[in-house]
Amino acid sequence: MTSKIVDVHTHVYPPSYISLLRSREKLPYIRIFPDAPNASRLIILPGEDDPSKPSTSRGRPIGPEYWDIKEKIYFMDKHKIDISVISLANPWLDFISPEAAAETAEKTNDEIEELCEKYPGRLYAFAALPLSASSPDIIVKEIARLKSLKHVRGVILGTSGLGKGLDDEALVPVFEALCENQLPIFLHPHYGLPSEAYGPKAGESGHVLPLALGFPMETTIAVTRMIVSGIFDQFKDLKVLLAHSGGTLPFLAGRIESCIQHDGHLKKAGKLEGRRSIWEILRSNIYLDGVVYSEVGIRAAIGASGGTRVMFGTDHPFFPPLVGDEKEWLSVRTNYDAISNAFGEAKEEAEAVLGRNAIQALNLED
Ligand code: 5CU
Repeated sequence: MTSKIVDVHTHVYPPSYISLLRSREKLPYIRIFPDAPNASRLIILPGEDDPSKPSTSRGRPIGPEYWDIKEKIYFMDKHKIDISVISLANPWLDFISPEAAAETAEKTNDEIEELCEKYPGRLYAFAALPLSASSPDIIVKEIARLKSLKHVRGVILGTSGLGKGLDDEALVPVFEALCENQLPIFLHPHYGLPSEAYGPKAGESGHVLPLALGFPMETTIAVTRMIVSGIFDQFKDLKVLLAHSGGTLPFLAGRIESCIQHDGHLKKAGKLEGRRSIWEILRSNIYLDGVVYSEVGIRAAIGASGGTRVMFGTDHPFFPPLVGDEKEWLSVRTNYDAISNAFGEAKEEAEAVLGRNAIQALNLED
């Protein structure tokens, strides 16, 4: 089998979603500020629309690489990526009104499917769910409908669930439907940590604290809540691909497991019996992307979940080079180097992480 490179962490805002962001006045939105009239800016993260900041430090510049699928293919070709599993970027459909949720999800997912159809064999997708809908039945209905979209291989989900996180009992029918339809979750952060965690000088370090620390901690907390609440014992077939190599999960897994084993409250409640350990869950329910930018991180991911459960990603179109027109994106090169340095001469194992694992887990070559 020729070895292919697959990017499982690569985003798009389809044109209708971009129009929606342009039509909005509050987060999330796209805006041209009067003091920087030549560039649109994408304002999505909590707190990044602070009017006391100059417009050029609010959000990030946005161009066709965020919505034009030709730009995705250009990026893939430039970085030798054969297949991309595209997903709507954050904050997905979390902010849509309950009344509009079902229709917006259908429209967005159909549009993403059409983008995939334009490039046979090169694009697959994680669909978005109408999580703000008035009832989980609406979400379950969209999950069932996804079967009709040939390129959909899972769903992308933030950490908020229906508003109370992913350990909410109200999500049971959603997890059931995902298992039934064999659709893995791509779990991705957006909300970060409360702004106080970054301190009063946070503004002086741009996006570094929320992206480098807030995002990974958010993912770690979300998946740990799922583990502690027994979701993976209830849904043994539930598969979750964690963004950014699981945040800090590979490093903290031992500590989390030990805290569970020593918790008197869990013991008294009978919750320590019959549970699977975090290590079993990491090796049967969890996949980790390789968007971790270091050999140390890749080794930790493989140590935690095993060499067949880690998958290359880029986070395109985020983290573009700061100086224009670089031949290759530094963020992508760093992730490629992390994999090749982690594996050294073990080419087969490196190839698995670069593509084979995703092809097999997400059934990309049928
Ligand atoms: O740069 C950023 O803010 C982001 C983001 O919002 N989402 C993402 O996936 N990567 C980077």
